[in-house]
Parts: sequence; C-alpha cells; structure tokens
Amino acid sequence: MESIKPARIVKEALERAVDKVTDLVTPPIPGAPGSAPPAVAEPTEPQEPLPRKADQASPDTRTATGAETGAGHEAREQQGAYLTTSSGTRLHDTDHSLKAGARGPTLLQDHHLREKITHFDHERIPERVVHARGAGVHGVFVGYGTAGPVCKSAFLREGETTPVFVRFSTVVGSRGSADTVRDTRGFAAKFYTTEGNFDLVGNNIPVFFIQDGIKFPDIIHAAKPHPDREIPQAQSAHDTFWDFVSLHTEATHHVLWSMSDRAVPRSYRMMEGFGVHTFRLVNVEGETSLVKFHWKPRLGVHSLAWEEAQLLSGVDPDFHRRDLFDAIEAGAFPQWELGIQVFPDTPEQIFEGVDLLDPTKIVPEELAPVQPVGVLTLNRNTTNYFAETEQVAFHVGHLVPGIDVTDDPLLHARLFSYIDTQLSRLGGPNFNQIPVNRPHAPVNDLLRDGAHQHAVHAGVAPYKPNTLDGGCPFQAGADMGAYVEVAAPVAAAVKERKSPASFEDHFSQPRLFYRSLSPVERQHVIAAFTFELGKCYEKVIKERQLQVLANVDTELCAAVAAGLGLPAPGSTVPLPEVTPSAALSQLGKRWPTDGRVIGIVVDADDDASLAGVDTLRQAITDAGMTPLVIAARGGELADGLIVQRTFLTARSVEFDALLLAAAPPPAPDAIPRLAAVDPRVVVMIQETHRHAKAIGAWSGAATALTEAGIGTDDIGVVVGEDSAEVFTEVLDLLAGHRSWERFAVPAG
Ligand code: HDE
Repeated sequence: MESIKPARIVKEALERAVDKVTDLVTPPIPGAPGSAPPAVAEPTEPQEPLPRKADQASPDTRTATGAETGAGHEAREQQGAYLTTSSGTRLHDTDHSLKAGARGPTLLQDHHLREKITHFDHERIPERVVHARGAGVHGVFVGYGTAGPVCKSAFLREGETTPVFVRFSTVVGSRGSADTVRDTRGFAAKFYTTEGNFDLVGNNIPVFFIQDGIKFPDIIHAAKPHPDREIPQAQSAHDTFWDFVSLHTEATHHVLWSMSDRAVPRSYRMMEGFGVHTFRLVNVEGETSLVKFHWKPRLGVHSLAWEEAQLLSGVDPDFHRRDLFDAIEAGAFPQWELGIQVFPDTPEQIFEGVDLLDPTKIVPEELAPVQPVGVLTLNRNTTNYFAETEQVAFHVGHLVPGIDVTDDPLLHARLFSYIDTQLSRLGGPNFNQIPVNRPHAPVNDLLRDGAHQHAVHAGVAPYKPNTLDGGCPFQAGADMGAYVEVAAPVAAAVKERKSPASFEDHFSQPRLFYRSLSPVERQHVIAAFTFELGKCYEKVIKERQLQVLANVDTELCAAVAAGLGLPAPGSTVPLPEVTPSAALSQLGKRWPTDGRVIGIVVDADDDASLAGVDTLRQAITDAGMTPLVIAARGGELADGLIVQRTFLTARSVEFDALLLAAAPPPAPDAIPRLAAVDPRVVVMIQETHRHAKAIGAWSGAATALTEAGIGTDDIGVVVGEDSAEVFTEVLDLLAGHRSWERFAVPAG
C-alpha cells in the first residue's frame, strides 16, 4: 500500500475532521514548553491561566455517563488567577509552613501544609505491569465503507468520523525506561464510536510469545529484570529471558521478530500495527467472517540501527515520544490505514494450513491481502500526560456490534486481565468514568457506587426488571444496536488442560520470516542474536538457544554460533521449504519523508558558509521536515540564523540526514583540538555514515568528510557546489530511508 487514496467522500470527511482543529501556528522548531514565551522575572500582576498550546487536545467534555456537556476543555482545567486549596479557598502563602515563631516547631493545625503534602504523597499510581512506558495522542478515524460486506460496525461506514486516542508503548521496561530499547511496541487504539468504545489493543509484531494466556506471567517474569538485583532494565539480553524462550519454543517466531529491525523502530509513526488474534466480524445480514487487523503506516516501516538505538538510550531516552509530539506539533500528522485480512468462518478455523486460533502464526499477505477499511490520522498531542496517557484504560472486551472474539486461548485470558488490572492501577471499578475513558455513547449500565464515583445516578431502581423507574433501562435488540454475541457452536469436548496438535509447529513460520528478509535485514537479526546471547552468563543457555536456531535456519545458527565462539549444532527437525513473503521485508521501497529531522553543520565564525543556510532551512521546512542548525556555540549567527544544537549538545542519532555547510575548526571547548575539524563533528559524520544515513556537503565542507575518513563519492554521500542541489539529492535518498548498499552484505 504505497499511498492512501480514500474515496472523495472519505477524503472530505477527513479534511473536515482534521480541519476542525487545524489552526496550528507552527513554531519554526517544535518543542517549546508553553503557549506564550515566559517573562524574565516572575509575573506579579494576577492573570488567568494561559491557554493550552495549539497542538494539544484533551478528552471531550462528556459527563461520566457519556452525555455531551457543551462545555469547552477549559471547564476541566484549573480556574481563576489565584492560588487556592483544593476546596477553593484563596491562599496567601504557599512558601512557608505555619510555625510557632520563625525558628519554632511546625504546627499540626497547618491544614494547607497537610493537604499539600498528603496529595503529593499520593501522586503516583501503580505503573502498568507491562507496557508501563508509553506515549498517547489524539486523532480521528474515517471509515472507507469498504468493510460493509463483512462488518456492520458504524465507525467503519463510509465517511463516518470517529475520535480516537492511541497509546504506543514498550512492553518490558518501567515507566521511566528508555524509548529505544529492543522490545515489542504496543499499539493500542480507543475508538469513541457512537455504539460504544471499541479498543483495538495490538502490537507492532503480528505474533506473540505464547499460545495460551496462562503462560503470560511466565514470559513476563522471564523478560523483566532479575528479581535478586533488579537488572537489567528494559532488556531481553539476559539469562532469564533466554532461559525461558529456549525452553518454551512456541516463543521462537516472536523472538525472531524481536531480534529483527522491527524491535527498534525509527519512530512510532513508522510502525505497522497488528491485532494479533483472529477476530470474528458480523455483517448486517448476520454473516460472519474471521479477520486479522493490520495498521499500515503511510510513512512506511523504518528502524534504527542497533548502535543508534543504544546511543539514543543515553542521548535522548525520550526519543520516540519527542518524535511523535514534535511531528504533530509541526503539523506532520502521522497516518495509518486500518486493514483486514479476511478468511471464511469455517468450522475448523484454519486458512491455507494456518491455524487461525494460534497467535504465534501469521497468514502471509500474499495468501490473504490486507484490505483497507479506513484511515487514522493522529493530529493532537495530549494536554496532561497523567490524566490522559497514564489513566487511559484499554480492554480487549471493549467491543462494538459487528466485532466479536474467537476462541484464541490467549485472547480469552486477556478478556479477563484488562479489567482486573485497572482495579489496582486506577483504584476501583469506575475507571471508565475517567475523562479519557468516557464513552461518547449514552451509558445506562446499572453499575453503582464504588470508589471515585463521578456520576450522580437518579432513580431508585438500579436493578432489572423494575417498575419503579418506569422499567428503564430497557434491553435492545440487534436491530436497535445491541451487542449480540455470535452464536458460534462449541464442539462437544472433554474438560482438559491441552492445546490442539496444530499448535505444535514452532519452527516453520520463524523460518518463513527469516527467509523473507533481505540480506542486510538478516545480518541485523544475526547481530541481534549474537549481542543478546553474548550478554548471557550461562553457556548452557546459549547452547540451548543455538539448538532452537538450528531448527529455524542453518546459516542463521552457524553465524550466531561463530559470533559466540561455540559450535553450531545440527537441526533436530526437518527444515521445510518456505515461500518467502515480500510483505515481511521493510526495505526496497520509497516513502514520504514527513517529520524527518535534518542536521545542518555550520561554521559560526565563517559568514560566507552561512550564506544560503536560511533559505535551505525554509526549503526543509517546506518539505515537511525539521531542520536543526548545529554550530560551535548557541545563539544567533549572521543574518539572524538561530542555532538549535551546539557541537556539545548534538549527536548524529538525532538526525535522519546530515548536511555540511562547512568544515568547522575545533571549537574552544573541543578536546582534543589537534585536527582541522572539530572532533565532535568528525564523530557525527562517521556515525551518520556507519548508520547508512544520507550525508550532503557543499563548498569547502567536503574536507570534513575527508577528515572523517569518508570518500566523497561513497554511496549515499552527495557533494556539490550548490546547497539546494545537494539537498534535492539528499531528499531523494531519504525517501529510500537508508543507503544500506553502502556496505556490501553477502546475499543469503
Ligand atoms: Fe496485554 N496487558 N496482555 N497484550 N497489552 C496489558 O493492561 C495481558 C497481550 C497490550 O497502552 C495490561 O491496562 C495478558 C497481547 C498492549 O495501556 C494487562 C496477556 C497483546 C497493552 C495485560 C496479554 C497485548 C497491554 C497492563 C496474555 C498484543 C498496553 C496494563 C493473555 C495483541 C495498553 C493494562 C496501554 C497491557 C495483560 C497479551 C497488547 C496486565 C494477561 C497478545 C498494547 O492487563
């Protein structure tokens, strides 16, 4: 799917939906903290709270029972110009406790002190046990109407516009862990549909480690830090993880994806998403189909180089968050098409030999194409991280008419887990009344009371049947929008703890995945296994995992074994012939470059080298990307050119391409100062080159390349006289993401 081509009506709906909130006054560089520039001194003249920033939105001001309030978002924000207690009494001093004399003891009667500290003491809630680290944003979904033949859900109808909240996440790390660790990414979407909320709680990897939910605590305990020392944080490169997955070989397919480039995305904006399980759709005639959900990013699927990911964990642990928020702030709204693979709902629930109830299996797209059913546009950042991203509660059981579950045993455990976890995380059963979770459909649920009850329910008969409340609420029929479970037959069976025999093939699909990758992608998988197993202490665990790899692919096993300095075992199962699936490789196409970041190195003291840089910055901005000027010192240079990064604060990993307007000499803070070019610029060029990213240079700047030991005619390196011409060629290289051809990789 190269580009999104919605029908006219869908396009207009999308424009309307996005326009409604598109009055962005985009600052030249995203990331300014407030909606107005701060004064130098603390203001003393009382004024109302500042408005939120143009790129921000917050949940609709619905009541706890789903009604529109008509109030603006300000109704929920802090009010008035004066500091108050939480009960609205104005305060005159929040800097000093009430004491018996300036040097005396603090008094217990200081209710302001006690309220302030008590509230502070309870500011944290338990972080998610998995997917603790995340970033959430608002968006809109517009249906194409193409799902009609298989699904009756209102939000998929042609031109139907539905507000959405999306939270991306890593799985293993704590809430404060780094964004760019090697891990699966969560891709959870909450659609506030007219028929109730629909949550599609997926990942960026289409398969899972386990086939049965009862194993979830085991895989997560194995992946989390060791219980004795609580290290390593947010890593799978340790003994307990590899101990478990080498024994529990149904994890092998997911492990192959985790060791591939998919586990180090360049951006949340550049990830595919998958519902993983097979779902059952129902159309208006009541006919059913089995489907798998896919999110296809308009920007393509792109990854970081592993070394970049590691450097970023230190240089910018918030890299993926920042990238998402900055892109939205700059108006580069990321888009995905929602698509479905459709399979006939046959009694055996097997398609082309693939058991559709086995979440460790994919159906190759060549066998069942992904059919687009709508488009998601993420166009607003959150206003308050805790209120929205931390408190959002997804649940695979949040379904709407037209979408039902199958008997995937992983999905069934999830149907229990997601409500249960919110009870301890969000402190009680009323979590759907938190603003970000409130449905946009009317709620009349007969659920009452409980901690943090926000509704003020009327009437006297919260039970059914009743006459005292006039019989309300009434049960609807399917023709009145009720959710009616599909009457799917359950085969006569014995009660047993057992998986079907079709779940036993653990190796053929990992082999399919590996053999579908391009040579350079395979090289990355080999390096990832070698890195991760190289971090294990126990030799027996490495040997056991090598045996698993031998059962996937002989070359993969041999290469990893060589890196570990261990013998490569032979396979213990027959290695099947597989037909590679081109859809599994991320490389070889061209994509839009929206929201990419370009570093421009200038010489602050050479005015001639600055000429034309401002025009170049504008050209980059006009192309939907972000230019960052890098110089020896901050501030303003000749012609008003503002520096965004200095040699001290810049690192190559922040940029998708590097442009050299100059070969700057060592700055006063450089160590050592022996060479002709600043050593940090040299490192920046060398890293950019090693990570296969585009480099452009003009005028005398090419000498910096030579200084860095890089040939001016190398692949993906553009040297010219004119900055505009160089930029045009670099832009072309960026559309192909990276210049991996720079480094010859033997064909596999
Ligand atoms: Fe989750 N998962 N999960 N999971 N999951 C949670 O729910 C769980 C699984 C996924 O941004 C938790 O609210 C069990 C598969 C995402 O808030 C928890 C099993 C897939 C998110 C939970 C699975 C996912 C979660 C933690 C095995 C991909 C983040 C906090 C039966 C299809 C949602 C929470 C967000 C979060 C349980 C397996 C995706 C504990 C028991 C498979 C994206 O309820």
